[in-house]
Amino acid sequence: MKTTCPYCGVGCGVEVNAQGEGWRVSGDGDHPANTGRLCVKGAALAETLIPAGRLLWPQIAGRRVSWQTALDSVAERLQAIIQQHGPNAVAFYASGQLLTEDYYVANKLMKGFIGSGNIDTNSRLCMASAVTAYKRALGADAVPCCYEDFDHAEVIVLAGSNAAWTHPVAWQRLVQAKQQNPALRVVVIDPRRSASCDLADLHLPLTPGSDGALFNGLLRWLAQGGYGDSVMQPQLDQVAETLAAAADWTPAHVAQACQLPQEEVEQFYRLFAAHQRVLTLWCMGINQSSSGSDKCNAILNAHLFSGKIGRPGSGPFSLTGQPNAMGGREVGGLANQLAAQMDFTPENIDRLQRFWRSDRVATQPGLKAVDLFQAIGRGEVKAVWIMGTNPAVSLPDGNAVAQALQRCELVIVSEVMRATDTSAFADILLPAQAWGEKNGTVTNSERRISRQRAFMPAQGEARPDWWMLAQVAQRLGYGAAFNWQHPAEIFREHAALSGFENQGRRAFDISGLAQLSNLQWERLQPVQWPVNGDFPQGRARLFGERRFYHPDGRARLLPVTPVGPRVATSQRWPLMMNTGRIRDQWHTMTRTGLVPRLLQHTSEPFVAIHPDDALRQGIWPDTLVRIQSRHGWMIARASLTEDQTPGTLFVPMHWNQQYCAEGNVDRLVAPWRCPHSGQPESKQTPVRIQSWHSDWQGMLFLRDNVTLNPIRWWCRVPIAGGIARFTLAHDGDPRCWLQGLLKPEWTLQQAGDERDFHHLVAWYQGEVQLAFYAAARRPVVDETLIATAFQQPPDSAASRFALLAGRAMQGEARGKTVCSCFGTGEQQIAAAIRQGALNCATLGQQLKCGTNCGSCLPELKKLIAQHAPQQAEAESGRSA
Ligand SMILES: Nc1nc2c(c(=O)[nH]1)N[C@H]1C(S)=C(S)[C@@H](COP(=O)(O)OP(=O)(O)OC[C@H]3O[C@@H](n4cnc5c(=O)[nH]c(N)nc54)[C@H](O)[C@@H]3O)O[C@H]1N2
Ligand SMILES: Nc1nc2c(c(=O)[nH]1)N[C@H]1C(S)=C(S)[C@@H](COP(=O)(O)OP(=O)(O)OC[C@H]3O[C@@H](n4cnc5c(=O)[nH]c(N)nc54)[C@H](O)[C@@H]3O)O[C@H]1N2
Ligand code: SF4
Ligand SMILES: [Mo]
Repeated sequence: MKTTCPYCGVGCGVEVNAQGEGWRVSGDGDHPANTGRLCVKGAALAETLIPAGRLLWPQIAGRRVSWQTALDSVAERLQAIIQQHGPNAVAFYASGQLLTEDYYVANKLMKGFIGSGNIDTNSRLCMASAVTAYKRALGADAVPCCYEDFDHAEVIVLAGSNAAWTHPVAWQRLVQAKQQNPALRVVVIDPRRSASCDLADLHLPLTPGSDGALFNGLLRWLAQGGYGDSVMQPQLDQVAETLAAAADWTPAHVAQACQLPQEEVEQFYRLFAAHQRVLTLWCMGINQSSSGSDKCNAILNAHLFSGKIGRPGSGPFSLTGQPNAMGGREVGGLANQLAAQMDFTPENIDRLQRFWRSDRVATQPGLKAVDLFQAIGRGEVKAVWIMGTNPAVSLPDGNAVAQALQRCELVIVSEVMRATDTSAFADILLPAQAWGEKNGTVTNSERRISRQRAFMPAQGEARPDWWMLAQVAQRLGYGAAFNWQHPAEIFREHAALSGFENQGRRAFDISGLAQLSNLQWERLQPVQWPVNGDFPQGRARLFGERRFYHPDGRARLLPVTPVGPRVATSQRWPLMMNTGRIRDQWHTMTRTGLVPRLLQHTSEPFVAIHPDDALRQGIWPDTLVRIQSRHGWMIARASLTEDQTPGTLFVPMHWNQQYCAEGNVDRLVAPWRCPHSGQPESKQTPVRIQSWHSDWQGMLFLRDNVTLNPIRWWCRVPIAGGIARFTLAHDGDPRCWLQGLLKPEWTLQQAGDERDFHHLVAWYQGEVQLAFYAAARRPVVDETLIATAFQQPPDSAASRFALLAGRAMQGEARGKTVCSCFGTGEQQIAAAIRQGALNCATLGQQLKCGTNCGSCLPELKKLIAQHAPQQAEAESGRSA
């Protein structure tokens, strides 16, 4: 069965086949987005298809109820609030991980029939700035480019994108493009040296938030050098104003604002100017900013002015994060859009009233995500239905979000997992079908619509999100408009709306798919919109004919006045904290956190800090630190690295209360947002940092599902065989703390001293029940050895002693996992390098590392440089 990966916006095609009791997942060789490749997250999908932790039936106030009762209750309680306080007292908060069909129904119900604009989505935290910028520049939210452009480009600029980790399969295509065309130049614009810098010919580690200045300077450079495209000029509006706004941004001025060597700034400008086929890929380092929309427009300005758009290998390409962020943009999932990419104009409102046959269509945009949760906090919005997103983890100002959810009169959550930080606040929990069970369409970064197909029965009583929404709509009295039996019917309606009275005026038009039969929809092949009379097979690139979607057919440059982060660092808050993704985890970890091998590469929340800053703050490598902002605090492990520019920190966004104590970074992030897009500034938070002390730290291994005794800090990692490993930090005597977890019938084997050193293994009927290791610092133990002991109890005195010691008496440890696909450890790799495996290919032959998804290749190269520096120098000498 062919389907689409549910993680990132690359939108890879996946083939799923039954294998024994379970499933085998591989890349779909026919899918144009990935031609058979998968990254480590996609390759581990089969391991997430497990019942563990799933929400299996509806619940009200924690009690199991029937669907009938749950849906009646949702409808009655929403109705009561609407009657008393009006439609704007209720809201939906949706997600770029819903299917297009789900999303369409949610939007239709809220904007079309409840009559409020209050449906927004986690895409507000993600794509909103890019959407605003595309609309301002091109007149439509229409991404001009496609992945095939990678193969044609002469220069690829990655601005605020760590694609090596976040769009790994697209990245592999880029790696391949560079192999095939060594003249291809790659520029990475990122304050930290990310994994994506591995391929960079030029890395510009600019001051956080200074991209607006860099791109304004680029526009000025293009204008001064006469690089304006002559065919394009008559098609551009506001050129003079925009060039005037950029006039001050000389390379010297830019270099100073971005704290970059002027020579490197000019090198970037020369590369961009000299080539026609230039592709700028941008992502969250640009969008997530209090001036995000303007930064996106600064990028668009440079491309439009120099005509680098709509031709093979060139264009401003916003990479979408989620599998269906784009689908959400299409259906109107953002509070400031109506549907089918229509804005709130009287003409569009009228059009929708006629199409939906409703006289209640919302006439005003609704509240954007951060504003929505603030309104909930103030008690103005009294009911929220959260679907497919985990705002208690992912929204900024997390403490305020938790308070808002706590006080909200009615919180409805549709979820696939039972326990999340958000579901903890739910009055009504609705079990949603997960990937593999649900059936619909998604749109990826390059406007490509693909099918996610159901290939397994739903767990428990899980139902599709669209079905729940339609059921509630019927109970609210809108039955006729929500009477679908099959998702294909919803898709046809959505497709028909996109073409309704369109006449080429709206970019989003898939009217060519409005007549698909259910069977044709089932078999739909990946296709890039528009799909209509002019482009029945879809269209790879837009704007080649230099016609845009503003009423006059022209594109618009936008004068940009670069501004820095909303709040700068200060003596009190001296470090700028950046947040983002790690390679093997997806967002709030609800699915990737289930897979042991995806937690091997990085298993705890960390803070990356430059060694100079660490020294200044008295922070040792691998110790726990407390990070504090004006809004909240967290605990993370210090990871000292020169990849950070001094003065900056990086903290992953993923950890939350299901996996650790005090690891939610969004509690620190301020709710500042871009005035145009409403997107929050997730990348720049001024903080301070100090080391955090506890009397002891421990490692606890046990069979999963235990409530820990109260403890100052913990972090949980599932390891193979259903065993959980906790890292712990606490005060007092570790033996006292441990007491509460031990059962009287267990036999104990112990070693330790009177202070903080304590090892204990608990046995019952010949099986290991629990293993505990505590010391003043984090104990170093061999996890594989301990995990194996749970499966196969050690049977000799020596091996029992090794278990108590926490490590083998001889033999070589594998070390920290570098390659998650094959579980290859750092020590193994280092040993192989010392024995002469001096390039990635040889390492791959010997240890298999790096030969599957390739996302560890940057680290392999680093290890080679570290363990065989002469070799690395020789290599770089050769290529110079
Ligand atoms: N492994 C993994 N992949 C994912 C996801 C995931 O959770 N895990 N999530 C998906 C989603 S929804 C999204 S939106 C994408 C996000 O994909 P990306 O945007 O690539 O990921 P991030 O790590 O959020 O941030 C990207 C980079 O922006 C840099 N940055 C920070 N501040 C600035 C700045 O001021 N200027 C510039 N130029 N750069 C800056 C950061 O250092 C970081 O390297 O990833 C998608 N793919
Ligand atoms: N500090 C900081 N914060 C950030 C970011 C950052 O870079 N830094 N990035 C932001 C960005 S770009 C994004 S996209 C967000 C992501 O943040 P979230 O959207 O909050 O993260 P997810 O973990 O993807 O949440 C999806 C939830 O939906 C559930 N789910 C999965 N499939 C389904 C389904 O089919 N139906 C239903 N009903 N539920 C389902 C999952 O179990 C999970 O709980 O985080 C944002 N927050
Ligand atoms: S690159 Fe993205 S879409 Fe492709 S397999 Fe990985 S997570 Fe899935
Ligand atoms: Mo995102």
